[in-house]
Amino acid sequence: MPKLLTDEQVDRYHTQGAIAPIKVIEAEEADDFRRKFEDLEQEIGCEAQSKFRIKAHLPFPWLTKLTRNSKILDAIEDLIGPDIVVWGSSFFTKKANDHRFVSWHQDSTYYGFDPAESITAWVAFSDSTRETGCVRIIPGSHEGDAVMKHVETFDPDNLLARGQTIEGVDENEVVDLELRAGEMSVHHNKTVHSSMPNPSNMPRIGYAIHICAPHVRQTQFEGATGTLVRGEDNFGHWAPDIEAKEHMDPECLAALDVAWERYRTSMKAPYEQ
Ligand SMILES: O=C(O)CCC(=O)C(=O)O
Repeated sequence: MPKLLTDEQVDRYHTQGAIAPIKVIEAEEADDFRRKFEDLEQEIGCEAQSKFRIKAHLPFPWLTKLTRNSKILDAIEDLIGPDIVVWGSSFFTKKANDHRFVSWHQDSTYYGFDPAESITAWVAFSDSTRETGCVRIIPGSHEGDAVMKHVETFDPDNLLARGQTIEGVDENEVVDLELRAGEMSVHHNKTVHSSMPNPSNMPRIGYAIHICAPHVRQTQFEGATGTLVRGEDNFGHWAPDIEAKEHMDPECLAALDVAWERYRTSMKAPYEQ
């Protein structure tokens, strides 16, 4: 018996490579996350998504707590089993009237995981709809290769670090993962996905938690870190991340820089190496 999802949702994840929507936090709590996020951007004077990369939760107790949210973890447990490692997280945000987009890509091509089995829990802090540029997927694309050819455009309007793009995607089958604030979608790291600009007057604020089971290991560099948030780790591939004791914890900020540098410099698709 699944803990949170229905049998139909579990089947859908396995056949389509994604599910949405899944309600994980109440609307008022989502508003609170949105306020904290907006306060943070006010405080740092720039976009959080360009400053806190790959392990965005590390310096913030409130975000670290969200990575342990029991509803999120129940849904993930229904899909990958009881042993769960949070190895990263990223903001994906578009302002109101924002022409930036995310090109068609596959997360697994760049992760370097063996096996290529990571899952993203994408939590909406504001409504993420067709109008605001929600995530969209090609259903069933996770059944293909873990490494698909991406062209690296480094387009400044692309929210991806390298502007990595799968060309020639057939968009006939696209499914939009529409969410209200407080809901999440999940996608498999092989699922081909993207998102369009946000021409609306509302910001679209998303927070993606990167998760795997402990038997999955990082092959592109030594010293990968991740936190066991549920169950047991019988493999030892992930040294625990340090936890924030305070807002903008300096030790965590330093660890975040080290982690991003490792990912940034090793983030090459295997066909380029
Ligand atoms: O939020 C978006 O528009 C894209 C998200 C994404 O690429 C991801 O979560 O892997």
